[in-house]
Amino acid sequence: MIFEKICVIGLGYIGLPTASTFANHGLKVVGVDVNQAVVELLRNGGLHIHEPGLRTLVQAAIGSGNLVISDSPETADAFIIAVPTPFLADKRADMRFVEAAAQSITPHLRHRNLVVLESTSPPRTTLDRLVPILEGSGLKAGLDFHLVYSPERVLPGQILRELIENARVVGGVDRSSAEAGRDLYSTFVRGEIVLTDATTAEMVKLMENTFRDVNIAVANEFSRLADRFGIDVWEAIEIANRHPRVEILRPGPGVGGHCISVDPWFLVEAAPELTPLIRIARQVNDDQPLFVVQMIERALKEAGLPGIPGSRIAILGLAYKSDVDDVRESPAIEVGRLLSTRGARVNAYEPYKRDLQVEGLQIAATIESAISSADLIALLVGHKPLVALDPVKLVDQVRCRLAVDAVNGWQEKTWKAAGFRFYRIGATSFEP
Ligand code: SAJ
Repeated sequence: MIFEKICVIGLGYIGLPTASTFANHGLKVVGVDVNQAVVELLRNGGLHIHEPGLRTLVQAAIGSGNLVISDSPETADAFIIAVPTPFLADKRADMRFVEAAAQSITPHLRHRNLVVLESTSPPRTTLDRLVPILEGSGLKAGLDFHLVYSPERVLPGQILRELIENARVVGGVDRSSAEAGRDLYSTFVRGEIVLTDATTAEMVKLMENTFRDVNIAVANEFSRLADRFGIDVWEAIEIANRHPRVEILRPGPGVGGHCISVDPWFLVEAAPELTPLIRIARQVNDDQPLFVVQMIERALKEAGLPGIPGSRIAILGLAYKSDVDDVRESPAIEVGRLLSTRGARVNAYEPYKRDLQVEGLQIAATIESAISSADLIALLVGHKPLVALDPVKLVDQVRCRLAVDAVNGWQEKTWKAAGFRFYRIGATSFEP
């Protein structure tokens, strides 16, 4: 099938790179967002998200005339829905954006069009939620128009490369839909394009992120056990990973971001009685910020300080993972909040987002102001500039020489040589 014009609904972390990549490969693309501020910003050459290389890609797409930004869809050969699926307070998927996007397409749907859902969604969303909305057009899915689910699997920080190189799964409501989806993505995808049915494709996406979440949860539990038994979890993991069939992930302050900390809930919601392991793994990872707070408390007490209330704590890094500026569901922010509600004076520093505002946290513009007179410095994200900090240069600015490393980013020897008492997650035997 040949595609000349497509409409991409949702211009966020996935939709904008996807729309721009199609445009840069010669398709006419209408990029649609319901947020008028985003539409205006993009039309005026601005960018609302940070991703390496994205600015150049978007500018090239708009500059070529192939990408136009709009606040509503129009007739096209294909429609791609790439809107967020956050979760509600009770952890159920919030499908309102997906449903509104599908509604907005319906009046423009024509015979032989292709509709693609990319947003991560609970199993059977394409069949049970999308089909009824789109068939409101009077056309039948599979018979009159093609419909596929094709999840995005790119890693934030490497989106532009992975968009092109990763294998892509395309799940159709019927075979000819899947083939139409393959024809569309083969415009730029160099990885393998694997065809399946829509519900399998939905499950593939959820299984990938759930697998990672459960594996990080076990690493986090290992870090707690290591503290209990007085061993260094990092050494133990390194040795265990030499086994040909073992690959333990990294413990840390918890699991954040808008994907891995969210997607497993879609499976729990869909079948609670079948998912006790997935639910518990989520809870283990959600509890990990508290484990870090307990480490901080014990470190303060071992230094003869009263504990968290009244202490001055510098937390370094607020993003959900290393070297990105995205703070959604960030465990580092949760650590800061927990410390703050327990009465600490928290000074936070995020090198990639200095204008950030977080309730209850004092945000420092520089590393110096963050650590000035601190009782304890905690490394919560392994950002390159934070890992590279030289403790010798910091030592005179703090009130008490206490360092907690929640990500295994700092060299223990260097920090101890500079005069710090040093604590690392999963490698700390506290005094009884
Ligand atoms: N983390 C650990 N230990 C580890 C690995 C990660 O604590 O060993 C933490 C990170 O610090 C972060 C969280 O887990 O807080 C998630 O980070 P991540 O790098 O594992 O994944 P995301 O959320 O940035 O991207 C994931 C990817 N999924 C998989 O690797 C299976 C990506 O390919 C997906 O496209 C993306 O979710 C998505 O959009 O669903």
